[in-house]
Order: sequence, then C-alpha cells, then structure tokens
Amino acid sequence: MAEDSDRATRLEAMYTDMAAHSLEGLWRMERKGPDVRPYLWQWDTVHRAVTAAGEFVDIPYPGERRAVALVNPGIPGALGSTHAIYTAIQLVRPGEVARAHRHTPNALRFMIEGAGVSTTVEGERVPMYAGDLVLTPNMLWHEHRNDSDADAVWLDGLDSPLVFGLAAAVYEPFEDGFITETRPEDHSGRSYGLGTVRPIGYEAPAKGSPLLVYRWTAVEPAIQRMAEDGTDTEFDGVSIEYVNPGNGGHTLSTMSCWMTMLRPGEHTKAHRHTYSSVYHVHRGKGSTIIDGQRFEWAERDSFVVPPWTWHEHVNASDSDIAYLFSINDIPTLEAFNLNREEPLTENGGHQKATSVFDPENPN
Ligand code: GTQ
Ligand code: FE2
Repeated sequence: MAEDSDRATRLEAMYTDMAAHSLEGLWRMERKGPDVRPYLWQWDTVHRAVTAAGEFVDIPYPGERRAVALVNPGIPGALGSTHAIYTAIQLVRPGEVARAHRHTPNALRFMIEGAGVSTTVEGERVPMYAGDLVLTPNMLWHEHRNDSDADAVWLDGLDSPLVFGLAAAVYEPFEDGFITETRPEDHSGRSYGLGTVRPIGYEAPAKGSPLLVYRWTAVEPAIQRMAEDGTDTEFDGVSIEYVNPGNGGHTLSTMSCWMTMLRPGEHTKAHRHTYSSVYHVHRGKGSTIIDGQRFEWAERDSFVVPPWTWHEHVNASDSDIAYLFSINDIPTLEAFNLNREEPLTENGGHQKATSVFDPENPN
C-alpha cells in the first residue's frame, strides 16, 4: 500500500513537472483538427448585412475593404468559411475606389452584380462582369473601382486562414495614391484568355497565373459543349476547373476554382475527400446533402462542404440547369500528398437525409 501511494505521488509529480515546463505526454493528448462545420448563408441575409454596411462603413476607414465575411461557426477565430478558405461578400458603391494594397494570401473574386466595375492588378485594369472570375495572385498590388452608378457586389475568396495558420501573413498598403496603368486594359485576358496560345516575350507580373480573368461568356459555352459530349462525372455533374494557362496547373498555388453544371433533375452520387470547398450558387436551385443533413440552396447562396464529409448535389428543377461556382484547397493538399477521396458505396451511393438545415435557426 505504501509503495502504491508513493508511486501515485511520484506520478503526479511527473505531470506537475511536465506542465511547469510546457511538456505533455502523447498518451494524454487529444489530437483533433479544426471543427469545420457544414453551413449555408442565404443571399437575402448576407445582402442585407452588406447593404447595411454600405450605409455605415466607409472605405478606407474604418474598412480597408467593405467585405462581410462568411465565418464558419465551428472555427470563429479562424475567420474562414473553412479552416483553409476565407470567403466574403464585398460591396463597392458608385464612385468608390478601394485603395491598393498587396499581401501574401492569394485572392480571387467571383463577380455577382455590377457593370462598369474593375479591379486593377499590378498595372492592368480588369473590367468585371457578372459570372467572371478575377484573380489577384499573391503579392500583386490590387485596387477596386466602381465607375458606374450602381452598387457592385462580388464574392471574395482568399487562402488567408491557411496563410495565418502558417504565420506567413504579410500585408502592405500602397502609399502612392492610385495604381498607374502600365499595360493595356484586359491585357492578360486578351493574350492568355484562349488558353491554348500564349504571347512570346511576355513577362507575367509575378509568379502565379499570367491570366487574371476568366469570362463567364467563355466558360458557359465551354461547359455546355462538354455537356453535349457527355463528360459527366459521378460526383460533380459536368465540372470544369479554371486552369492556369501558363503551366496547365491549378487556378492558384493554394486554391482551385471550379464551375459545376447540374443537369435538370440531376442527383449526383455521394463521396468525401480531405479537401474542403466553399460553393456559391451562380444559377438555379437545389440542395446538397452533407453528412445526412439537407442544405437547400438558391441563386447567390453560399455553403460549405467541410473536409471528409459525405456530400451529394441535387438540382431541384426539372427544366433548368444549375451552376455552382466553388473554391477548394486541392492544390494545397496535393502539394503535401494529403489528398484522399472515397465514394459512398452503400445504398446505391446515396445518403439518407435525416434533417434539413434551417437558415433561420442555424446553430
Ligand atoms: O479585396 O483586397 O474580403 O485583401 C479580404 C481581404 C478582400 C481585397 C477581402 C482583401 C480583400
Ligand atoms: Fe486584398
């Protein structure tokens, strides 16, 4: 007995000594990743918030950007829609300029509403129209301007949660007023936009994609041609990736962007993978079942598919195509050989939806 209590005392002393010197026994450690939850933001709610911000929040003070972030409720401190991907809805009001800056996180915009709006990236002005994807690869100067008389609204996507997690976030404001335009407007789109030819003797402004914009007017017919030819996938309808035409690789070094077309009435099979995705509904309505919960979506809604969750998409319309824009972190996972994927084999590859997500009562 005396021996036992001596042992218990010494054991306790061991843990006390460890704790006092920032040591921990592996056998006591609970290792858990971030609690990334499936979630959906309805457009009306987000639009209401960003419109109110338009009334109360000026740029550049108090806001360098007037963006309302879609924050995953499971990881509020990470300021991301997933642990790796930040998204936000940004509003630039008529006549406003969001001043230039640059940063180590990669960024992209998916244009929702507005015309006569542009982002100037490293001396090149890029006009933006609904459905266009505009890139600002890392450390390129970028400023946004709205020369129209209507609000401009778009979805921002950044890899900032990842970059902050790596303690590699560096940010610099542009001190000299506005960016000077040193290249013709839309130059990268005009010279790299076809994807199969590139200009000889042209130096891209920096590492990263030489193409800064992907036009919806080019992407939609491309997907439709693929759909005519039946290039359907099991899990993702007819999907395209926005590729870097300089090297045939992913959209950005850390994030890849896709457009998924769901045929009228289509119901994809379920799978899960280690990458996470943030979806933005470009057109149509339907639902995505995530780990047995149904998330019903309509145009301009955004939703999260967390890593390693079963998910399948349904187009609710029997007559109309649905288009889902998405951002994922496949390039990051591939870089570290972490990409894993599994199909659902039971029940013909379909989950049973046992609940429906209620956007009015989300948590
Ligand atoms: O437009 O440059 O939503 O740097 C977050 C960080 C937008 C931008 C965001 C940014 C921007
Ligand atoms: Fe930025």
